[in-house]
Amino acid sequence: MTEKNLKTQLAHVAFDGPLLNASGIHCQTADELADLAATANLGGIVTKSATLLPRQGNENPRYYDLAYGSINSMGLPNLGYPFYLDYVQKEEAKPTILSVAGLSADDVIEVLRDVQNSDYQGLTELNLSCPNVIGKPQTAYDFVATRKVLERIFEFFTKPIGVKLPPYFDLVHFDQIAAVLNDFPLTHVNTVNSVGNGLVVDIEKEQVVTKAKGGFGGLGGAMILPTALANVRALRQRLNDNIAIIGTGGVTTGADVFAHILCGADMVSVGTQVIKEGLGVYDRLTQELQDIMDEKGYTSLADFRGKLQEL
Ligand code: RRO
Repeated sequence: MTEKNLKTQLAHVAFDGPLLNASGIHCQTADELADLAATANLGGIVTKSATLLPRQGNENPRYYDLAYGSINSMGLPNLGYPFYLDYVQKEEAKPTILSVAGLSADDVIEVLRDVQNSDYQGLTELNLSCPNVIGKPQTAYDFVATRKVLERIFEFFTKPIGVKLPPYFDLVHFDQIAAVLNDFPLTHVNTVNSVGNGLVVDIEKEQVVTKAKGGFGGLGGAMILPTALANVRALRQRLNDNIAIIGTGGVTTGADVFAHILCGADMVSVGTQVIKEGLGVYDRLTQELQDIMDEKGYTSLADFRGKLQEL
């Protein structure tokens, strides 16, 4: 096998490989984050989306495994942003992405002011798409609210920051969100968050499978791969070149990683499959990706990134 260069970059930050954990996956506690730091073939570490105050999250059961993916209704459980801001400043093994979320725009601004005033020089990602906080909509489905919060952020925030988006399902919506995002100096867009407010039915029990919100929850895993790829592709076609893309959603094989990159992803994150398979998944995905590159004679990700062909 020829030597492969899997290096990639988001803004000024270089990563040894393209794979990340999806935010929320094995990244909430100090022990989990230490596991990620020790995981081979994981290019960088994304923290659980952090809020102003610590949160317990929604009632159990709040995650349910399916043959074709998963449904979750976690409800943003996290230790509060000071814990994660402290962690990313100490982490030395791999580059970090500090994920932050807010229950209001004011909360987001307060958290980001502290990030701005800290010594952290790494990447931040604003989660505009949590589907599971009771009574709160997904901000990025509201294009006016999204523009307003970004305007407020870039009045003072000068560090590298990207956004995590929900999936869109109409080409007009891709045009509309890209028009908003292109007006700001974002480092990256992470697409997609889980497909919000799905419903899984256990017909034996004649019941839903998660507790909060009457069983409505975010869908992830294999079933959302085509939606994720469509979002990576459609946004790559519309966003400014200097906004990188993290492709998230539906990755179970190296072929899926390859497909995300072919659609334009600079990095690819893995969620549900980590829960199904454990952190060894990153070794398998990397090997499978390298095998595909080998067959095709590719030696770097740039050889095929964004080069999906139309018929
Ligand atoms: O914690 C969650 O319920 C959660 C979040 Br913040 C998110 O962004 N996406 C998701 O599927 N679950």
